[in-house]
Amino acid sequence: MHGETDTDRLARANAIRRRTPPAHPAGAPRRALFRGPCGIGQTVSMAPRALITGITGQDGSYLAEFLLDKGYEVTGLHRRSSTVTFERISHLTDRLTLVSADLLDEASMLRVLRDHRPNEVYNLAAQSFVQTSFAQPVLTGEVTALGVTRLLDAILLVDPSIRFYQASSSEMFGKVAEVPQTEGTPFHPRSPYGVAKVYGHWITVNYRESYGLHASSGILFNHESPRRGLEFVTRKVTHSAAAIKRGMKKTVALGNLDAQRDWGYAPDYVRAMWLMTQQDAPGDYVVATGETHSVRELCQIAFDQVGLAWQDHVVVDEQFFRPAEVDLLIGNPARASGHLGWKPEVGFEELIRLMVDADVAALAKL
Ligand code: NAP
Ligand code: G4F
Repeated sequence: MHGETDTDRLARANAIRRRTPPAHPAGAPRRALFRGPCGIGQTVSMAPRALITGITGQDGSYLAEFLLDKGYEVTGLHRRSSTVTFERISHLTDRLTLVSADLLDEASMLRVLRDHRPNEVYNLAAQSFVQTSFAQPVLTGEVTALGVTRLLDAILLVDPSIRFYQASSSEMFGKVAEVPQTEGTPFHPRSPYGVAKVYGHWITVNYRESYGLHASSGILFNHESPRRGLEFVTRKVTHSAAAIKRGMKKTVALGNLDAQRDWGYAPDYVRAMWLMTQQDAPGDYVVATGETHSVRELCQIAFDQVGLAWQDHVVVDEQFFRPAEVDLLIGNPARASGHLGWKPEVGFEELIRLMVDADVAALAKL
């Protein structure tokens, strides 16, 4: 509000919080929520409402499916672009409400929250590609770091009873201080993206501690699927293996083959996001498989799936090396398993083989 100081704003947010009954009192059935004032002749919706930022991305598309299947009304925030970016959600668009807004523009988020009054907000939007963050560090910081504050501030102003999920990342562990990594492992990010995610993580914790928001941070390790962007190494390799098998190209150029990641299956991971927002108390959770594999192993399995030897088709190109690398990630999901009852259902080899099969099938349709 015009002329409002930080202290005024905190007082106002706290006053709002005191006035607003929690949307999800502990133990109450989450579906007993009303869309708005209801009188005779007005429509009443018993469905909980979720807002997903980044709905056009890999995770956004799976989370939208998951929440729709649970009976949620889902609003997806997408940013304006000159070409359509709805490929991953085209099968869902008649079940979703899509609204245009941008993490760079706080007023746009205020409007969306005010107009759609979600009970839960999942912040998945980010400049999420590590390599690009070295070339565009400021943009990455604006979206991936400060974007989180803009959204949290908007929530504080519109409805502090909203439950919030922040998409934090194992990239925050960077040059790892211990193996495996847990919620207590110190952060040492190795990219502007990692630095931005550390900011997003701590501002989420800070708003939880300062204003009592139900704000949780999921420290998710790498998770993949046939909907993964083609620039990430798993999809780059699975798509290339399929294309090489079809004779569309002969080689794929990669960077560091020794890098090791804890790779899981994206649909398993969106389930963990939802479980976090259903807890009585907010918290931070590592979500991982507890296994690590190298880029070299990834290549071996992907090319094996199409009956080829990876050594005949993979070349190393320095342009794909990073100025600073994260050599090894392996998470310990014990807390997610114990508190949330979460466990992954798809293992690494099955994941890579299903991604190759999906790419083979997609290319066969061209
Ligand atoms: P993704 O496929 O790259 O999707 C990112 C989404 O953010 C897209 O919908 C993108 O929209 C949107 N976006 C980018 N800039 C925006 C802006 N300024 N305003 C509004 N929306 C914007 O990423 P993902 O793999 O689904 O990951 C989801 C989240 O989890 C990200 O925050 C990522 O950093 C984090 N994360 C991912 C992993 C993983 O392994 N996948 C692991 C840990 C954490 P466009 O479609 O218009 O580009
Ligand atoms: O697939 P990547 O690009 O994923 P990266 O950097 O681990 O980041 C992903 O996971 C994070 C969670 O830890 C997310 F927060 C983030 O948003 C994103 O989803 O690279 C994986 C590894 C790296 O060590 C990279 O150096 O693969 C190595 N690599 C080797 N050759 C390559 C390539 N990566 C890419 N993208 N392309 C290559 O040609």
